[in-house]
Amino acid sequence: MSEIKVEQFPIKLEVEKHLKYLKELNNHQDELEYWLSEALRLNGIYWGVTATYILDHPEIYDSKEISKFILSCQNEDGGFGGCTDHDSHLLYTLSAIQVLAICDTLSEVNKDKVVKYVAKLQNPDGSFSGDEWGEVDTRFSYCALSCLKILHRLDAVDVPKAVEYVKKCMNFDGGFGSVESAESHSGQIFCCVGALAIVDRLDIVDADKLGWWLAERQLPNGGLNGRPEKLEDVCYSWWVLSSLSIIDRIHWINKEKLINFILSCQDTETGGFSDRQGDMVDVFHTLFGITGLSLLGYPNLAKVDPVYCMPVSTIERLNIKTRTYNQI
Ligand code: GRG
Repeated sequence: MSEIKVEQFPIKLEVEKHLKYLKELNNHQDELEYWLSEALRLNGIYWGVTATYILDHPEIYDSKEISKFILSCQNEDGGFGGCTDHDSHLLYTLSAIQVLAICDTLSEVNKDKVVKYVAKLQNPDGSFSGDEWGEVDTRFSYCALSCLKILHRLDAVDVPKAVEYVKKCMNFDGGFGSVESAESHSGQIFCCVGALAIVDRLDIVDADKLGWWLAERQLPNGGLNGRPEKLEDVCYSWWVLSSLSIIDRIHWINKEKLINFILSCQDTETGGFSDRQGDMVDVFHTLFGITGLSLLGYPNLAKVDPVYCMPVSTIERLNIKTRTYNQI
Protein backbone atom coordinates (compact mmCIF):
# COMPACT_ATOMS: atom_id res chain seq x y z
CA MET A 1 0.00 0.00 0.00
CA SER A 2 2.14 2.92 -1.25
CA GLU A 3 1.44 6.34 0.23
CA ILE A 4 0.13 8.98 -2.18
CA LYS A 5 2.13 12.23 -2.29
CA VAL A 6 0.91 15.54 -3.73
CA GLU A 7 4.19 15.96 -5.68
CA GLN A 8 3.55 12.76 -7.66
CA PHE A 9 0.99 14.53 -9.82
CA PRO A 10 1.44 17.33 -12.39
CA ILE A 11 -1.69 19.11 -11.04
CA LYS A 12 -2.46 19.63 -7.36
CA LEU A 13 -5.85 19.73 -5.65
CA GLU A 14 -6.92 23.41 -5.58
CA VAL A 15 -8.39 23.31 -2.07
CA GLU A 16 -8.72 27.11 -1.60
CA LYS A 17 -10.40 27.56 -5.00
CA HIS A 18 -12.86 24.74 -4.29
CA LEU A 19 -13.73 26.22 -0.90
CA LYS A 20 -14.37 29.60 -2.52
CA TYR A 21 -16.54 27.94 -5.19
CA LEU A 22 -18.53 26.04 -2.55
CA LYS A 23 -18.93 29.10 -0.33
CA GLU A 24 -20.28 31.23 -3.15
CA LEU A 25 -22.84 28.69 -4.41
CA ASN A 26 -25.65 30.44 -2.59
CA ASN A 27 -24.66 33.89 -3.84
CA HIS A 28 -25.92 33.41 -7.39
CA GLN A 29 -29.54 34.30 -6.77
CA ASP A 30 -29.53 36.70 -9.71
CA GLU A 31 -28.83 33.82 -12.12
CA LEU A 32 -31.45 31.71 -13.94
CA GLU A 33 -29.53 28.51 -13.16
CA TYR A 34 -29.96 29.11 -9.42
CA TRP A 35 -33.75 29.15 -9.75
CA LEU A 36 -33.83 26.30 -12.27
CA SER A 37 -32.09 24.13 -9.69
CA GLU A 38 -34.53 25.10 -6.91
CA ALA A 39 -36.22 21.66 -6.92
CA LEU A 40 -32.85 20.10 -6.11
CA ARG A 41 -31.83 22.60 -3.41
CA LEU A 42 -31.70 20.02 -0.63
CA ASN A 43 -29.55 17.63 -2.67
CA GLY A 44 -27.29 20.56 -3.55
CA ILE A 45 -26.85 21.41 0.13
CA TYR A 46 -25.91 17.80 0.89
CA TRP A 47 -23.36 17.77 -1.96
CA GLY A 48 -21.86 21.11 -0.85
CA VAL A 49 -21.79 20.45 2.89
CA THR A 50 -20.26 16.98 2.48
CA ALA A 51 -17.61 18.37 0.13
CA THR A 52 -16.54 21.00 2.69
CA TYR A 53 -16.25 18.35 5.40
CA ILE A 54 -14.12 16.07 3.22
CA LEU A 55 -11.95 19.08 2.30
CA ASP A 56 -11.61 19.39 6.09
CA HIS A 57 -13.01 22.93 6.17
CA PRO A 58 -16.55 22.57 7.53
CA GLU A 59 -16.40 26.08 8.97
CA ILE A 60 -17.13 27.76 5.64
CA TYR A 61 -20.88 27.17 6.02
CA ASP A 62 -23.09 28.27 8.93
CA SER A 63 -24.47 24.91 10.10
CA LYS A 64 -27.22 26.55 12.21
CA GLU A 65 -28.55 28.45 9.21
CA ILE A 66 -28.34 25.35 7.03
CA SER A 67 -30.18 23.20 9.57
CA LYS A 68 -32.90 25.84 9.87
CA PHE A 69 -33.44 25.79 6.11
CA ILE A 70 -33.46 21.98 6.00
CA LEU A 71 -36.10 21.83 8.74
CA SER A 72 -38.23 24.29 6.77
CA CYS A 73 -38.42 21.67 3.96
CA GLN A 74 -40.13 19.02 6.11
CA ASN A 75 -43.78 18.49 5.15
CA GLU A 76 -46.81 17.38 7.15
CA ASP A 77 -46.39 13.81 5.82
CA GLY A 78 -42.98 13.68 7.55
CA GLY A 79 -40.91 13.63 4.34
CA PHE A 80 -38.79 16.44 2.94
CA GLY A 81 -39.19 18.31 -0.33
CA GLY A 82 -36.29 19.57 -2.46
CA CYS A 83 -37.04 23.11 -1.23
CA THR A 84 -39.53 24.77 1.14
CA ASP A 85 -43.14 24.00 0.05
CA HIS A 86 -42.10 21.30 -2.42
CA ASP A 87 -43.57 17.78 -2.31
CA SER A 88 -41.82 15.10 -0.27
CA HIS A 89 -39.56 12.52 -1.90
CA LEU A 90 -37.17 9.92 -0.51
CA LEU A 91 -34.24 11.47 -2.42
CA TYR A 92 -34.61 14.75 -0.52
CA THR A 93 -35.53 13.05 2.73
CA LEU A 94 -32.21 11.19 2.77
CA SER A 95 -30.27 14.36 1.90
CA ALA A 96 -32.03 16.23 4.72
CA ILE A 97 -31.27 13.54 7.30
CA GLN A 98 -27.66 13.27 6.10
CA VAL A 99 -27.04 17.02 6.41
CA LEU A 100 -28.66 17.22 9.85
CA ALA A 101 -26.52 14.25 10.92
CA ILE A 102 -23.33 15.83 9.57
CA CYS A 103 -24.15 19.16 11.26
CA ASP A 104 -25.04 17.30 14.49
CA THR A 105 -28.54 18.81 14.57
CA LEU A 106 -30.59 15.62 14.18
CA SER A 107 -32.13 16.20 17.60
CA GLU A 108 -34.10 19.11 16.11
CA VAL A 109 -36.11 16.99 13.66
CA ASN A 110 -39.32 15.08 14.37
CA LYS A 111 -37.79 11.63 13.78
CA ASP A 112 -40.99 9.62 14.27
CA LYS A 113 -42.64 11.52 11.44
CA VAL A 114 -39.68 10.86 9.13
CA VAL A 115 -39.66 7.15 10.00
CA LYS A 116 -43.40 6.90 9.35
CA TYR A 117 -42.99 8.59 5.96
CA VAL A 118 -40.18 6.25 4.89
CA ALA A 119 -41.85 3.06 6.14
CA LYS A 120 -45.08 3.87 4.28
CA LEU A 121 -43.16 3.83 0.99
CA GLN A 122 -42.20 0.15 1.26
CA ASN A 123 -44.18 -2.06 -1.16
CA PRO A 124 -45.35 -5.64 -0.48
CA ASP A 125 -42.49 -7.07 -2.64
CA GLY A 126 -39.94 -5.26 -0.43
CA SER A 127 -39.09 -2.51 -2.94
CA PHE A 128 -39.51 1.19 -2.11
CA SER A 129 -41.35 3.87 -4.04
CA GLY A 130 -39.69 7.29 -4.19
CA ASP A 131 -42.87 9.13 -3.25
CA GLU A 132 -46.64 8.84 -3.17
CA TRP A 133 -46.73 8.55 -6.99
CA GLY A 134 -45.17 5.11 -6.83
CA GLU A 135 -42.03 4.98 -9.03
CA VAL A 136 -39.85 2.05 -7.88
CA ASP A 137 -36.04 2.07 -8.16
CA THR A 138 -33.19 0.49 -6.20
CA ARG A 139 -32.03 4.07 -5.50
CA PHE A 140 -35.04 4.35 -3.21
CA SER A 141 -34.21 1.08 -1.41
CA TYR A 142 -30.83 2.64 -0.57
CA CYS A 143 -32.33 5.99 0.45
CA ALA A 144 -34.86 4.33 2.76
CA LEU A 145 -32.41 1.96 4.45
CA SER A 146 -29.67 4.58 4.83
CA CYS A 147 -32.11 7.10 6.28
CA LEU A 148 -33.57 4.61 8.77
CA LYS A 149 -30.12 3.36 9.79
CA ILE A 150 -28.99 6.94 10.50
CA LEU A 151 -32.11 7.33 12.65
CA HIS A 152 -31.49 3.90 14.30
CA ARG A 153 -34.96 2.79 13.14
CA LEU A 154 -34.42 -0.08 10.66
CA ASP A 155 -37.01 -1.96 12.72
CA ALA A 156 -39.73 0.16 11.07
CA VAL A 157 -39.50 -1.74 7.75
CA ASP A 158 -39.36 -5.36 6.58
CA VAL A 159 -35.59 -5.72 6.07
CA PRO A 160 -35.62 -9.34 4.75
CA LYS A 161 -38.19 -8.30 2.11
CA ALA A 162 -36.09 -5.26 1.18
CA VAL A 163 -33.08 -7.56 0.71
CA GLU A 164 -35.16 -9.99 -1.36
CA TYR A 165 -36.07 -7.17 -3.75
CA VAL A 166 -32.46 -5.95 -4.12
CA LYS A 167 -31.37 -9.55 -4.80
CA LYS A 168 -33.93 -9.78 -7.62
CA CYS A 169 -32.22 -6.80 -9.29
CA MET A 170 -28.84 -8.60 -9.44
CA ASN A 171 -27.70 -9.51 -12.96
CA PHE A 172 -25.66 -12.34 -14.56
CA ASP A 173 -22.60 -10.00 -14.67
CA GLY A 174 -22.64 -9.54 -10.89
CA GLY A 175 -23.99 -5.96 -11.14
CA PHE A 176 -27.36 -4.47 -10.26
CA GLY A 177 -29.94 -2.40 -12.13
CA SER A 178 -32.65 0.09 -11.22
CA VAL A 179 -35.40 -2.56 -11.22
CA GLU A 180 -35.63 -6.28 -11.93
CA SER A 181 -34.05 -7.22 -15.34
CA ALA A 182 -32.62 -3.72 -15.85
CA GLU A 183 -29.04 -3.32 -17.15
CA SER A 184 -26.22 -3.09 -14.59
CA HIS A 185 -25.17 0.50 -13.94
CA SER A 186 -22.51 1.68 -11.48
CA GLY A 187 -24.85 4.17 -9.81
CA GLN A 188 -27.40 1.46 -9.08
CA ILE A 189 -24.61 -0.89 -8.00
CA PHE A 190 -23.57 1.64 -5.34
CA CYS A 191 -27.20 1.76 -4.17
CA CYS A 192 -27.64 -2.03 -4.00
CA VAL A 193 -24.24 -2.85 -2.51
CA GLY A 194 -24.60 0.07 -0.06
CA ALA A 195 -28.11 -1.08 0.94
CA LEU A 196 -26.87 -4.64 1.50
CA ALA A 197 -23.90 -3.37 3.55
CA ILE A 198 -26.25 -1.33 5.75
CA VAL A 199 -28.29 -4.42 6.62
CA ASP A 200 -25.21 -6.69 6.80
CA ARG A 201 -26.19 -8.88 3.81
CA LEU A 202 -23.11 -8.51 1.56
CA ASP A 203 -23.03 -12.34 1.42
CA ILE A 204 -25.48 -11.99 -1.49
CA VAL A 205 -22.88 -10.25 -3.66
CA ASP A 206 -20.47 -12.22 -5.89
CA ALA A 207 -17.53 -9.96 -4.99
CA ASP A 208 -15.08 -11.33 -7.58
CA LYS A 209 -17.54 -11.16 -10.47
CA LEU A 210 -18.81 -7.71 -9.48
CA GLY A 211 -15.28 -6.48 -8.73
CA TRP A 212 -14.16 -7.55 -12.20
CA TRP A 213 -17.08 -5.70 -13.87
CA LEU A 214 -16.39 -2.57 -11.80
CA ALA A 215 -12.63 -2.62 -12.46
CA GLU A 216 -13.37 -2.88 -16.20
CA ARG A 217 -14.91 0.59 -15.93
CA GLN A 218 -11.43 2.20 -15.97
CA LEU A 219 -10.59 3.63 -19.41
CA PRO A 220 -7.10 4.23 -20.87
CA ASN A 221 -7.25 7.91 -19.76
CA GLY A 222 -7.66 6.74 -16.14
CA GLY A 223 -11.27 7.88 -15.76
CA LEU A 224 -14.17 5.54 -14.99
CA ASN A 225 -17.40 5.07 -16.91
CA GLY A 226 -20.72 3.93 -15.47
CA ARG A 227 -21.29 0.97 -17.84
CA PRO A 228 -19.68 -0.53 -20.95
CA GLU A 229 -19.17 1.64 -24.06
CA LYS A 230 -19.92 4.89 -22.20
CA LEU A 231 -17.79 7.95 -21.56
CA GLU A 232 -15.76 8.52 -18.41
CA ASP A 233 -17.24 10.88 -15.82
CA VAL A 234 -15.85 12.14 -12.50
CA CYS A 235 -18.99 11.06 -10.62
CA TYR A 236 -18.17 7.40 -11.32
CA SER A 237 -15.02 7.92 -9.29
CA TRP A 238 -17.54 7.72 -6.48
CA TRP A 239 -20.14 5.18 -7.63
CA VAL A 240 -17.52 2.67 -8.85
CA LEU A 241 -14.81 3.20 -6.21
CA SER A 242 -17.15 3.19 -3.23
CA SER A 243 -18.69 -0.10 -4.47
CA LEU A 244 -15.22 -1.61 -4.93
CA SER A 245 -14.25 -0.39 -1.47
CA ILE A 246 -17.34 -1.98 0.13
CA ILE A 247 -16.50 -5.35 -1.46
CA ASP A 248 -12.77 -4.97 -0.65
CA ARG A 249 -11.58 -4.74 -4.26
CA ILE A 250 -10.58 -1.03 -4.46
CA HIS A 251 -6.97 -2.02 -5.23
CA TRP A 252 -8.17 -3.44 -8.59
CA ILE A 253 -8.15 0.15 -9.94
CA ASN A 254 -5.02 2.00 -11.09
CA LYS A 255 -5.14 4.74 -8.44
CA GLU A 256 -2.46 7.06 -9.89
CA LYS A 257 -4.20 7.16 -13.29
CA LEU A 258 -7.57 7.83 -11.67
CA ILE A 259 -6.18 10.59 -9.41
CA ASN A 260 -4.64 12.24 -12.49
CA PHE A 261 -7.98 12.04 -14.29
CA ILE A 262 -9.95 13.50 -11.36
CA LEU A 263 -7.47 16.35 -10.86
CA SER A 264 -7.64 17.17 -14.59
CA CYS A 265 -11.39 17.81 -14.21
CA GLN A 266 -10.94 20.72 -11.77
CA ASP A 267 -11.45 24.26 -12.97
CA THR A 268 -8.19 25.65 -11.62
CA GLU A 269 -9.46 29.25 -11.99
CA THR A 270 -13.00 29.19 -10.61
CA GLY A 271 -12.76 26.04 -8.45
CA GLY A 272 -15.19 23.11 -8.72
CA PHE A 273 -15.07 19.93 -10.78
CA SER A 274 -16.83 19.03 -14.03
CA ASP A 275 -17.80 15.59 -15.40
CA ARG A 276 -14.77 15.62 -17.69
CA GLN A 277 -12.00 18.02 -18.66
CA GLY A 278 -13.15 21.34 -20.14
CA ASP A 279 -16.85 21.08 -19.23
CA MET A 280 -18.71 23.40 -16.84
CA VAL A 281 -18.24 22.68 -13.13
CA ASP A 282 -21.13 21.88 -10.79
CA VAL A 283 -21.52 20.94 -7.13
CA PHE A 284 -22.55 17.31 -7.87
CA HIS A 285 -19.29 16.53 -9.69
CA THR A 286 -17.35 18.62 -7.15
CA LEU A 287 -18.51 16.36 -4.31
CA PHE A 288 -17.76 13.14 -6.16
CA GLY A 289 -14.34 14.33 -7.37
CA ILE A 290 -13.37 15.13 -3.78
CA THR A 291 -14.86 11.97 -2.22
CA GLY A 292 -13.19 9.90 -4.96
CA LEU A 293 -9.82 11.45 -4.06
CA SER A 294 -10.47 10.77 -0.38
CA LEU A 295 -11.17 7.07 -1.08
CA LEU A 296 -7.95 6.97 -3.10
CA GLY A 297 -5.96 8.24 -0.11
CA TYR A 298 -5.11 11.70 -1.53
CA PRO A 299 -3.33 13.69 1.22
CA ASN A 300 -4.96 16.14 3.66
CA LEU A 301 -8.56 15.09 3.05
CA ALA A 302 -10.96 13.85 5.70
CA LYS A 303 -12.02 10.22 5.34
CA VAL A 304 -15.34 9.45 3.70
CA ASP A 305 -17.44 6.37 4.48
CA PRO A 306 -18.07 4.41 1.23
CA VAL A 307 -21.46 3.10 2.36
CA TYR A 308 -23.04 6.37 3.51
CA CYS A 309 -21.05 8.96 1.51
CA MET A 310 -20.66 10.97 4.70
CA PRO A 311 -17.57 11.84 6.77
CA VAL A 312 -16.26 8.86 8.75
CA SER A 313 -16.25 11.15 11.82
CA THR A 314 -20.05 11.54 11.51
CA ILE A 315 -20.57 7.80 11.06
CA GLU A 316 -18.49 7.13 14.17
CA ARG A 317 -20.43 9.70 16.20
CA LEU A 318 -23.72 8.11 15.08
CA ASN A 319 -22.33 4.66 15.86
CA ILE A 320 -23.65 3.14 12.61
CA LYS A 321 -20.37 1.96 11.11
CA THR A 322 -20.83 -1.23 9.08
CA ARG A 323 -17.07 -1.92 9.40
CA THR A 324 -13.73 -0.20 8.75
CA TYR A 325 -12.91 0.16 5.06
CA ASN A 326 -9.33 0.18 3.82
CA GLN A 327 -8.21 2.91 1.51
CA ILE A 328 -6.10 1.67 -1.42
C1 GRG B 1 -25.86 9.35 -0.68
C2 GRG B 1 -24.30 9.58 -2.60
C3 GRG B 1 -25.65 9.29 -2.12
C4 GRG B 1 -26.64 8.97 -3.02
C5 GRG B 1 -28.04 8.66 -2.69
C6 GRG B 1 -29.74 8.87 -5.45
C7 GRG B 1 -28.69 7.91 -5.03
C8 GRG B 1 -28.60 7.55 -3.56
C9 GRG B 1 -27.82 7.39 -5.91
C10 GRG B 1 -27.83 7.67 -7.37
C11 GRG B 1 -27.06 6.60 -8.09
C12 GRG B 1 -27.03 6.81 -9.56
C13 GRG B 1 -28.11 6.18 -10.36
C14 GRG B 1 -26.02 7.52 -10.11
C15 GRG B 1 -25.82 7.74 -11.54
C16 GRG B 1 -26.01 9.18 -11.89
C17 GRG B 1 -25.72 9.42 -13.35
C18 GRG B 1 -24.55 10.20 -13.71
C19 GRG B 1 -26.54 8.94 -14.27
C20 GRG B 1 -26.30 9.16 -15.69
O1 GRG B 1 -26.78 8.07 -16.37
P1 GRG B 1 -26.67 8.08 -17.95
O2 GRG B 1 -27.28 6.85 -18.49
O3 GRG B 1 -25.10 8.17 -18.10
O4 GRG B 1 -27.20 9.37 -18.49
P2 GRG B 1 -24.03 7.24 -18.72
O5 GRG B 1 -22.78 7.64 -17.98
O6 GRG B 1 -24.40 5.79 -18.47
O7 GRG B 1 -23.96 7.61 -20.15
